[in-house]
Amino acid sequence: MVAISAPRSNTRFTRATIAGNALTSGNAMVTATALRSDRCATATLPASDDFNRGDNSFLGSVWSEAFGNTDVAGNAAQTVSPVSIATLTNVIEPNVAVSADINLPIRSGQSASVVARYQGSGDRDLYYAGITAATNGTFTASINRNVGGVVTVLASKVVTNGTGNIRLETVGRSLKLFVDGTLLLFAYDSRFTDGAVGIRGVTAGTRFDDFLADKIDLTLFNPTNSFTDHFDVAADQQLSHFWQETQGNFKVANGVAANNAAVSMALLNPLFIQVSDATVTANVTTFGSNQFAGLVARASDDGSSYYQAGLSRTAGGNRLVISRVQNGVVTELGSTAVADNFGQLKFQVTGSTLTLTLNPSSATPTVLTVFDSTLTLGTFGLRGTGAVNWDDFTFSA
Ligand SMILES: [Ca+2]
Ligand SMILES: [Ca+2]
Ligand SMILES: [Ca+2]
Repeated sequence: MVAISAPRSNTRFTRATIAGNALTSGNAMVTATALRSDRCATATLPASDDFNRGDNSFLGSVWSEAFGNTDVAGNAAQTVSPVSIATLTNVIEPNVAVSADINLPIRSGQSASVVARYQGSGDRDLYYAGITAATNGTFTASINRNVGGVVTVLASKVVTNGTGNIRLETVGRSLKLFVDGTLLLFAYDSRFTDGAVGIRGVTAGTRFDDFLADKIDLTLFNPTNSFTDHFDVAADQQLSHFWQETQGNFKVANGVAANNAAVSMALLNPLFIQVSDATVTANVTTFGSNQFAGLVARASDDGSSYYQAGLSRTAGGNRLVISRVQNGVVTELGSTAVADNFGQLKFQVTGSTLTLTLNPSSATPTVLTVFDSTLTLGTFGLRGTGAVNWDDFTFSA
């Protein structure tokens, strides 16, 4: 015997039971319609939906109305319930870009978000990011985490309106919200590592259009053992996916990568770079006091342990410094005073010998060498504090 339930959203049908070929209860039309194959479609990424079809309580063949109710209305997706979540059917991905166009009326109480790593069931266990039009007239953008029904706002900012293309990107622990291609908010979280993608609306009548979801496939971004980045080309002013940010944010503009947070770190794709001995170089500039511009070696995937070597600028002067960092504990391994607050840094790690050189090509380079064998393997990258930037990064192993 097979029991068939119609989709939750489809109230025309309730339930029917079949034994063999015989319908033993319910309505024959139920079995015929509820089993239409297009209602069991599986989405594949990239997936897009412009919702340009007739008004329908059924959102579409690739959608699961995971919570509440979302309909097609006026060539867009429109929520019907106080809280509605719709996800693409059978898409479970870790790293994605999910976007949609929104246009929230002022004081509507509506909130429109795109969803990633949705676990469910119901309005539980997901990341979502978007804009809320509060009834007091303010608009607030936010990146949110819901764990077991408990919502944590990971990042938020007041914005001027609720109109535009919102895009949530998840890469490892990194969560970013873009509006019309400009980074608005970023956060880091490790609670959910994969899940479904979709849309979430609060207050009936919230509308979405031109939904788009795609994978960010990190296996396509192998820096190999000889990698250079001049930071002259960038999508949405962000580092490419050869890099994985583990803290803060980098803004790639005007041909350089600038620290775009209090403290930022980016590592070469740790899927591929797990080496012991290598050399990294970059031209660095510091723009004020109490700043640090550096290079990272042998970092763990999550960026919790690493060697860092760089130029430290304080009111007391400039120093070259090499440190070991393990789970937030910084151990300074050596330092030396220098005159400059900018220049080319070269950080070479070979066995237990760690050497930082300022302006290696000049007539008078400054060389700092220390010895440490605590960290043996990892990836390499950038780390900085305050208003600093990097250009012409090289990695060679
Ligand atoms: Ca449309
Ligand atoms: Ca519906
Ligand atoms: Ca450049």
